[in-house]
Amino acid sequence: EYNIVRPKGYTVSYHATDEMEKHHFGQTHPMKPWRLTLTKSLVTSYGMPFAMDNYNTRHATYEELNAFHSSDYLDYLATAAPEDQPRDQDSEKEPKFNLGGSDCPLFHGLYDYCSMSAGTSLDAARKICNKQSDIAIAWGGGLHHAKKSEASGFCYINDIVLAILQLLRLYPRVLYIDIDVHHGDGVEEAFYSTDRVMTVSFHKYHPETFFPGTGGLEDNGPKSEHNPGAHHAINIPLNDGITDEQYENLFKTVIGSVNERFRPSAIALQCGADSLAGDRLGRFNLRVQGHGACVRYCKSLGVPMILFGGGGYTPRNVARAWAYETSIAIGAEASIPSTIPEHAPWRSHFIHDTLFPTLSQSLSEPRNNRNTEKRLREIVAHVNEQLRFVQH
Ligand code: V1S
Ligand code: CA
Ligand code: ZN
Repeated sequence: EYNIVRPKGYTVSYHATDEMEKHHFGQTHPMKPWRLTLTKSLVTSYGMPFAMDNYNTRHATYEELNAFHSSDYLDYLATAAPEDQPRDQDSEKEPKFNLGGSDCPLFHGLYDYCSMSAGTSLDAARKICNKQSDIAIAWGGGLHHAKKSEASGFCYINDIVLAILQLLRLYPRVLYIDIDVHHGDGVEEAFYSTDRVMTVSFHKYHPETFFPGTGGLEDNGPKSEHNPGAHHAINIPLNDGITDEQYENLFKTVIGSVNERFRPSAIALQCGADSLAGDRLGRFNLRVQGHGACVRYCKSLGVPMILFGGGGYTPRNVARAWAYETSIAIGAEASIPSTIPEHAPWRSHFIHDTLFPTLSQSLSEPRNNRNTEKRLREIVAHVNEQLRFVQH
């Protein structure tokens, strides 16, 4: 009805499962898996599934998770029960592998949830490797903080690392880009010592007060020039309140230069939606359009790409951004009306009936922009200096 048609000349695949969305981290926890249900229902109410190949995700196997994570960690993750949660009363119980604290609680079905998230991203990577998709979408993935043997920041299994490992079997160089408001530390660390993956994270940076506290401008990989990973980690540390205009300029400038020097053969883009204005944990002033502009720019580079989810703690805005970005992937942005369809389930959840709320609709108090043009120029200059060492 909205004239959504299959894109000509390329294929987009959408990887999801209703099963993942049923899990709960706990009443007060900001991570709400049902934001994926909201996203899927918005995508569907616009008729976008007609333009994509839609896959119901399977669980990733233990062996697949073991490609990055240690057996010790996976064994504990598979067997730990919510009852094992260390409580204040019995302080003898230290959290093992950082599991069971308030950030990474043990909940019923945790292992299923993790293996499904990894399953969506692995399926996406395989479709890219088989050349059956040009853009593969895995909104249930994007859990960028998980380490080899440790959970961190709501992330237990690093599905992005697993997907990139798949891409590396076929593609010589993979560019990882992360627009979540938090630093993509787990992915950066996993590929710190290789020149086959360049990681670029844009994030709010404040070592003492903002999670995870890493990702300073000067952190560009191993300091030794003999290490192939030197200069292959790029960090864009930002302050509160950055606007669409500044972010989009910065993104295009940085990623444009990175693309020229690194010449990626595939792109992995983490689209964490906590960088949007009005996010419960985020601090930026991005609108859905500004966030989506990053996806559009990456698509224009013309290499195969995976879109991952990630953070995003105001579910109605997460759904808006990821539905809009799905429309960009299939080239239907101009065909979908900005008013949320009358028949969309959960329509009342959106409060304002538009895909593109204004800043004042998203925030009761506007957040001051603490990013000066001078500082942004310094950041660009530093990135270009790093890139002089990179030539593929
Ligand atoms: N910011 C933040 C924040 N909020 C919480 C939290 C709040 C309520 C709960 F019931 C449970 C947790 N934790 C944090 C951060 C972790 C942010 C993770 C972001 C993940 C991602 O979007 O990048 C990708 C999916 N944790 C902390 O700040 C650590 C603490 C230092 C302070 C908060 N307490 C609860 C834990 C320790
Ligand atoms: Ca980031
Ligand atoms: Zn985040």
